[in-house]
Amino acid sequence: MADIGVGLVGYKFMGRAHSNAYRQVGRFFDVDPAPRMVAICGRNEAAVREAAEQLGWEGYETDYNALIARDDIGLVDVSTPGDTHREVVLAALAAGKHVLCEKPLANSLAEAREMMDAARQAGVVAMVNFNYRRVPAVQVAQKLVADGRIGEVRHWRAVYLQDWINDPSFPLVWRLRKEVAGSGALGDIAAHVVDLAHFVVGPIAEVVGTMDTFIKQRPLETESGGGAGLSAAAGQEMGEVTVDDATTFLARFDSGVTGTFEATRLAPGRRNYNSFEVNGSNGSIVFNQERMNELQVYFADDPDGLQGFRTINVTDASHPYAANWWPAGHILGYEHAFVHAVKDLMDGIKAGQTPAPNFEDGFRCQAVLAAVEQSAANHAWVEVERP
Ligand code: SOE
Repeated sequence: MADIGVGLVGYKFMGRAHSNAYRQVGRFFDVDPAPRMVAICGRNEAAVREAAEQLGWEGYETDYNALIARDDIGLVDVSTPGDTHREVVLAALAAGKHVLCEKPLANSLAEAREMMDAARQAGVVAMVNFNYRRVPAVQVAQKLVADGRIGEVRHWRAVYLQDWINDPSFPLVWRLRKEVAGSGALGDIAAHVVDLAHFVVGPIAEVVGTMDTFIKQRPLETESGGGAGLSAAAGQEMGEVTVDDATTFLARFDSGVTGTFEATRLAPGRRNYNSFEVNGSNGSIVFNQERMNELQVYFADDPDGLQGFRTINVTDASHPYAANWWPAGHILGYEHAFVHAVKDLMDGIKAGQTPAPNFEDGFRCQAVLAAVEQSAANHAWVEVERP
């Protein structure tokens, strides 16, 4: 079996999730090439050296240019905040490396278009990691819709609700600063349900939306928290929050389907409530990431007297990816979708074909985000730019 050297830029939340995926994929799936964890990269040498040891990397780099220049690296994984996606991805593509870039693709539509065009020119595999596409229950939902099992699709309804910044004393971490994150709930979590909408229903044509910031000042962080990067120590000095806490928007799809979206990080009790419902002429489907091994389905052609939403336990061997893990009912977690993404990425590299979502899909998502921002500023419907 061949292998491919991987260089991972970023060692915090996404760096840990991606490291786990590279470590696990060959133990549960047949992959050829298999990823070889050559080096992880970060500017803080003490921190990235520790991460290399803890996460299972052969070595580390403190400069992404040095990582990209290595002959033993054929795949560059960009798992940093959005303000560095463009520069690292363009450098990796120019060096002829395959690329996996975390969502959202970029911090602006102009950057996303530049990256999409560069990927088209580079002739390598260039994939965006929207991890929820690879939750087995989401794959089942997408296939039920594609197979016409719920008939003509009429409505898409999605919410992504979190509460990790509901406390006003939570510090001003990078996800709350526009110059780093690009936007707040819009790019961080609405991006996920926009991508899922594209995956399950199809392209979005136009949107009208709002963006709001409820907590406008927060204490500056004194040191960034470990782990998922969703915690940090706060100081006394205050700073301006420059991104949205929440966004809501309506959408019309190319197909005529109506869409409603809400994303906020100020919904107490909602830890990671990424949920969608799709209604068709013959039924409905509901997914909830907090119950990610289940899918709620309603079919209008069920026998009279027996109609109602029922729960599919999406852990049977016949379900996507499930046969490679545990027996039915033993369930998967958040990290498994990243392993599935790396499995499909390895297959894509073997075939010379980028698995969805590719950079065009990443651009499509970015175009919706940009349209929502424009709509929120102009209080008007905005057409979504095309690739
Ligand atoms: C924080 O909102 C966050 O970590 C997002 O950045 C991730 O994309 C999402 O999967 C979980 O929540």
